[in-house]
Amino acid sequence: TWKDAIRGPDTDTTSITKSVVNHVQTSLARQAYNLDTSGAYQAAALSVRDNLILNWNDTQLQYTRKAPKRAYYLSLEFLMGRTLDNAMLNLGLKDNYKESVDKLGFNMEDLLEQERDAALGNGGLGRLAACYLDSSASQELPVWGYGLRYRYGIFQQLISPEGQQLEAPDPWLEMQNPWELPRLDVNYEIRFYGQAERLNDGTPRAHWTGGQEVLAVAYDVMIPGCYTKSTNNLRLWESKPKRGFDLNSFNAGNYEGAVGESNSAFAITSVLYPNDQTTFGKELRLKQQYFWTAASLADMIRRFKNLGKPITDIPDYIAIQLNDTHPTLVIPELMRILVDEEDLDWDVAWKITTNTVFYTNHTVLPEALEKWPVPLMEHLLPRHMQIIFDINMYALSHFLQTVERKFPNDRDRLARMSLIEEGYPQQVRMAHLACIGSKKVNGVAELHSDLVRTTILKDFVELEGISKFSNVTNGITPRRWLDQCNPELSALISKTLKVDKSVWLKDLDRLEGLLPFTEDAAFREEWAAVKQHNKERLAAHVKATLGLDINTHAMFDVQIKRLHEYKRQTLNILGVIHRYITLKAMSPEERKKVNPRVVFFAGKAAPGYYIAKITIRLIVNVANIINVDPDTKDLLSLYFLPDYSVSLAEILIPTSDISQHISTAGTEASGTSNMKFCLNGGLLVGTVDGANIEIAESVGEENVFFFGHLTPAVEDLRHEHRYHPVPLEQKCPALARVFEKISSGAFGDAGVYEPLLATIRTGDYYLITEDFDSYIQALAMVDEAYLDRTEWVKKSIRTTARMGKFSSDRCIMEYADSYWNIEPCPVGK
Ligand code: DL6
Repeated sequence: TWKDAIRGPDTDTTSITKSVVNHVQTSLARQAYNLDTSGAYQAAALSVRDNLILNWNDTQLQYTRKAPKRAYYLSLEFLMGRTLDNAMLNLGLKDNYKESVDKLGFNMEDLLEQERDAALGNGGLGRLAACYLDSSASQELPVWGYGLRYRYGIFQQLISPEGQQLEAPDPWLEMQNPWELPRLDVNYEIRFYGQAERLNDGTPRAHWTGGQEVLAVAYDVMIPGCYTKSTNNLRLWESKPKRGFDLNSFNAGNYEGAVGESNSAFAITSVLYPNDQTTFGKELRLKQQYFWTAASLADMIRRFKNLGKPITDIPDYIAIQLNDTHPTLVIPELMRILVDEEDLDWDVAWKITTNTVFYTNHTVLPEALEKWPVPLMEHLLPRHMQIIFDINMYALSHFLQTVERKFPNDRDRLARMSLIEEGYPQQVRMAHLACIGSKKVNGVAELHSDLVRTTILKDFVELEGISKFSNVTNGITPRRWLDQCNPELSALISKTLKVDKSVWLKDLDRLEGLLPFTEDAAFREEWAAVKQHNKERLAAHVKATLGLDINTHAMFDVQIKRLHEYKRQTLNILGVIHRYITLKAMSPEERKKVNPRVVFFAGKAAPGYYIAKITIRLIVNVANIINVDPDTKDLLSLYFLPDYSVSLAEILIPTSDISQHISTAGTEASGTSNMKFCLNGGLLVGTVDGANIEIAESVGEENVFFFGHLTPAVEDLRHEHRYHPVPLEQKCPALARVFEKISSGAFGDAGVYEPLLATIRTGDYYLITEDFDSYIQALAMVDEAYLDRTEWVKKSIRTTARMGKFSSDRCIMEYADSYWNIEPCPVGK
């Protein structure tokens, strides 16, 4: 069975207890009799890690022996969350460890709480990368991740009593991190600045010399597959100075100068940039990008060269997936290696590159499309800037000649397509570079991929043909996002389907087997009881961490994601105020008919994102008022849970009756928390955007609450707002009343919120006024539907049952088959 295959010989409870105690005494150098919970966590983690290491070794050996084509997933963010629970579950050893830990006088739940999240990401993009690693290993595919080992992950969010977001560093490595293996022997020298001199010998070669050299050192994180021995690798790079410090300056008494350069080397991987969906234009960020892509590529090429194959075979052995444009420098870097170091012809090098690299786009928001000033690039990466100009000349001119033939005298088109945007300064358009340097390009949901093809990369589609541009709708791993976060539901599903979870967790379409049970009253009761327990689990957590009491007999309504105007948390909080006003105006008799609702928000705002921060402030201050209003507090309450993280999501998601995914149509590329909620039987309230559309297609539109304008209307509406504004009172009287309430000072100093309200009154780029009425109607339909609890539970079951498509296993197989052309390489076969 899979159990025998993946477990070592010493995985019975007695051996596990021995191994944990052994780690207490040796690895931690502590005594078992006075161990605290944190020590117990460390020892259990080290013991679980032993299992991972054995499987990891076997897997890597198999890859070396079989030499399959491998895929490398390059992501500047991996939002892994905690590891212990996931590793035990994937190994099928959780029950054994629980028993051992019990024997040692500890509680597994307490141990799990000791682990700090590995929060090396901002949001959806980084979490997607983590899900894809889980699925790659679970599907036994030879895939490695490459990223950066930030010493500080995403900041910790504190909320002041007035609702201000405060940021504190996240020193997640402060405690020992049992999940990484330092590989000090795996290191590469990475150059910055210096001079690039073309050889001018009739070849496109150049010499890049001088400047600063820093060291990239590897740290490996083991990624266990689910119920398989396959354990893949996530290699994270840390920056270090090449030499300790400058001894001459030190001897001359210039102590600061002596360590200046080494500090600048350490700085590269110090902090994750906390911005989401915006570009930075900062030298350090560009340094991070090059440092990481250069180290990763050097590592891949070294591994490839060990195979002894001709360099032109690279595309047969390596596929490189760019997670957004952040790793695009891999394209000029590969060209540099092939042309300058391997002495290949430009065209041969270009062919290799464009057959090796694949690009996923994750946004069409203009502010998120990366551009780098040419002078900065010239200064930091002089050789790469030359290569980018050359690509523009050779590759594009080749293209552009075709364009010229196809669209004669269309100068605008040439300017639109160039890798260089004219202006002061000129800028490199990374999405264009990623596009022309890749074999295939994809978006992350059907609608989004259509938008990529018809807006930002339209000209490239017209030139290169539609077949290069396709779609892979995102997915989520059901291991973390059902089995781990909702163990009771997982157990109920296995019991009902009479199928072991080792089967359905890897074949999620099996959930359809739940459909006939919608008619089974006893099953529905169990289904509802699981939801209820999950609400109580969250309430206990909130009580323990924030000291607040939550009404667990209310409908739970959740919106958790990064704070962003396009995600429209504003619409939600304005809706809550509208509900509050409505409740206040009701008679006590009328109120008796109202079903209580608890609204949860969680999410971080980028530290410099003023409007997003005001939104948090408004949410917190509305909560401060309505949660104590004796007229309404039993019917409506509101919580902003601070410091949103993967771990918090794991407790929140299984509680939802509804969750909100309410972006302006055409702005949310996919969304993935929508999938997590639906998989856990929460119904979706949303706009016709991103993956909401495909979720509705799968679960049935009658089981979702859609509202709002559609994508094709958005541009015209924006135009109307800009050129023919209509006063709010006329356009949307219900919203005008909400604004009046805020401006009356009902939620504290009205002046504080004015900049936020002004963005809606004037311009309303995200179309709050256009969608408000239909949003309120959708929520009314939710209330109505919730009255019939039997039907509601049926909807919930149907939703879960039809979410099979959204397993990240499906996505990763699509990438493997249609993009990377790689095959499973199981251990021992
Ligand atoms: O594809 C993962 C995730 C999507 O689910 C979200 O809809 C999308 O907003 C997000 N995109 C980004 C873009 N970031 N940059 N740069 O995070 O990707």
